[in-house]
Amino acid sequence: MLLGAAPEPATVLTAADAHVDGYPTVQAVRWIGERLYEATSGRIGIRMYHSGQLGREGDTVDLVRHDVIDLTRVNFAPLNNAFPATRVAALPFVFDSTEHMRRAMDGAPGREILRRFGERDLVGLCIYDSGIRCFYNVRHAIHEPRDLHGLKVRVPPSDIFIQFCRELGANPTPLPFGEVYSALQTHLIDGAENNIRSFHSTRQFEVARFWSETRHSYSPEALLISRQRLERMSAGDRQVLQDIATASVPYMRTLWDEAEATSRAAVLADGVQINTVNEQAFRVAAAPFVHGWLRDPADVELHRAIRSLA
Ligand code: GTR
Repeated sequence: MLLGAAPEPATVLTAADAHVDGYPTVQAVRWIGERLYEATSGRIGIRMYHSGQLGREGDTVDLVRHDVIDLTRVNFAPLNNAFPATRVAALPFVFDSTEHMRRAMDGAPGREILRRFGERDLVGLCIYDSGIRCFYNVRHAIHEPRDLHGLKVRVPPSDIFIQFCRELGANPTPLPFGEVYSALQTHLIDGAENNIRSFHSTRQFEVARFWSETRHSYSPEALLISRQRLERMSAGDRQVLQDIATASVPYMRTLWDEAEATSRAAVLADGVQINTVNEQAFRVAAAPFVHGWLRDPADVELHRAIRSLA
């Protein structure tokens, strides 16, 4: 049964998420499922497979493209290599604040990124927050880029993240999200970078006790659906789904803001050392790197559009 004792819908959309149950993205997609079930009088619902049950993020994108599953929620980072439109929003220091990122993803840049998923058999339904990524590690506090020198740092499978880490003097180790905790534990890596909610929900804070506020990337999340699946739905149902997905964005942001604050308090209470960094030094180190990524005219235009909303 999808919802307590309610009857099973005729159409069940399968959804994947790498995060644990209760994570804001998982909650938001469940919320979409509940609204969709109500709006279609119980004809359509969503079944959520959280915690990476359906595989790594990149693999779930292929499952959706080939119409094996219906929906997946993935971060822009693992999409960067295959979906160039996601790159600019994952670059370091492209957004000045959460408000800037939200304005840009709600506006023309976000719409353009969603539109371009259509080039590869996917439909981008909406873009969610993913907080602000920072470096953390098992060894020492990071204040300056040079403090990263020689550290083995896990990055998502994205050339942007791999090269940026290398630019800062660390040794980047691309690993799937689900493998980071044990890689820290077994000293395969010294650290990683992510938002504080993921640092907390994956329990990596138990092993990596230094969280340094580099605030280098807001790399957002995309909710993607298979184009073929959408085409099998009526125009009316497609519109209902899109409207509910759009409405889930502010809902998710409320959950996100709460989750971020809860996670920060929890890791602090557990004794994790949080420190500020010389952010200017990180920005200076990132500037030529960012410039080097802005070669394609479409990326240059997207970057200009994002910066114009700062
Ligand atoms: C998180 C993101 C996940 C995953 C992870 C990672 O912030 O929400 O989907 O991409 O980062 O670094 O692999």
